Amino acid sequence: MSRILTRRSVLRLSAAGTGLFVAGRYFTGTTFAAPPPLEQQDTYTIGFAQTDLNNPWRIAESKSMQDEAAARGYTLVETNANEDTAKQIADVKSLIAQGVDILIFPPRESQALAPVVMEAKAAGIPVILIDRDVDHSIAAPGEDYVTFIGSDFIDQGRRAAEWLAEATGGEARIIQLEGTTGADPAIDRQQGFEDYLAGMVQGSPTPDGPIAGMEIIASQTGNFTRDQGREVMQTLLQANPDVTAVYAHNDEMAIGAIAALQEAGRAPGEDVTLVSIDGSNAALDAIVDGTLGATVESSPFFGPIAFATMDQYIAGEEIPDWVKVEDRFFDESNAAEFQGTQY
Ligand code: GYE
Repeated sequence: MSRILTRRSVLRLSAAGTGLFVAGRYFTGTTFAAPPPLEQQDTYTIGFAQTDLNNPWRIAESKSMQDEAAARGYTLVETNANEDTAKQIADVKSLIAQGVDILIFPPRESQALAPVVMEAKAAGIPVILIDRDVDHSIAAPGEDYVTFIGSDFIDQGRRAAEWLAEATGGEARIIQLEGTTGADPAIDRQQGFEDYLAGMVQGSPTPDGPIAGMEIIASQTGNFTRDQGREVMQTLLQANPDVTAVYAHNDEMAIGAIAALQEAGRAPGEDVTLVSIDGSNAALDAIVDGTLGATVESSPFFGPIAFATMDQYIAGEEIPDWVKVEDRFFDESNAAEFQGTQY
């Protein structure tokens, strides 16, 4: 059969009970232009391969998935890769071997995890990616996996840059603390920020052009963690005492950087302006204290939207390749109002 099956026709065939898809695991070796279908069942077993549980964001995300699974009476099989990409690959392989009905997970690194998304497809298990995406040149949404549910990380970087330009009057010597190397949000948050400084937004020139007075004087990964954010900031601060701003790819690293600055006798919020991403309770507290300037929201509460998207997929509805999560923005104008409401 040379005709390429669309997802709809696969679902229709499946629903018609042709017998072809009954076990749902017969596809190995065959390339379909759609992710494997998921049939209507009384309950589901969901494989959830978490990257780590070492910060409030990850803990909130796992809890959101657990709560939603429990509310529906579904079984959530969880793994924890403990910040180790090789472990997450092994975890996903093991969930595939266990024959879960569907995989819903955040790929720690966008290229490294793409092959196991293809393995899941070959095994007849649909995949929904949440919070981080894979490299589309290796695995494509709508074809190899159902969809990516998450934020526009490039735009988050743009928003952080725009706020910082405003707050510093376009004059800043910036240290950038990058997220995990190879992680989709780290790549895109860097790009969105750097593009804005270079006078570009989503491929088009900004009205004001490049911002000559804003320069990234050092940029290094802090691996999205508070401890490494602090350690990297200590080192970079020694080599770059003339720093006047910090852009951290997440709140945890910004909180670490604030500690490093204070230890070095600097006054974060006064002589160094900080901006980050996530919108955690600790970040809102820091904004109210005056040490952090602003944070772009990046929500960890994926449970309800992930399971609702799974419902739509089971029902055979068309799912966009990207289910975009809209993010708020927190600064001194509204942080107090939201204190304690996050995670
Ligand atoms: O910003 C960060 C976490 O993948 C969007 O990962 C997520 C990021 C989030 O460790 O705090």
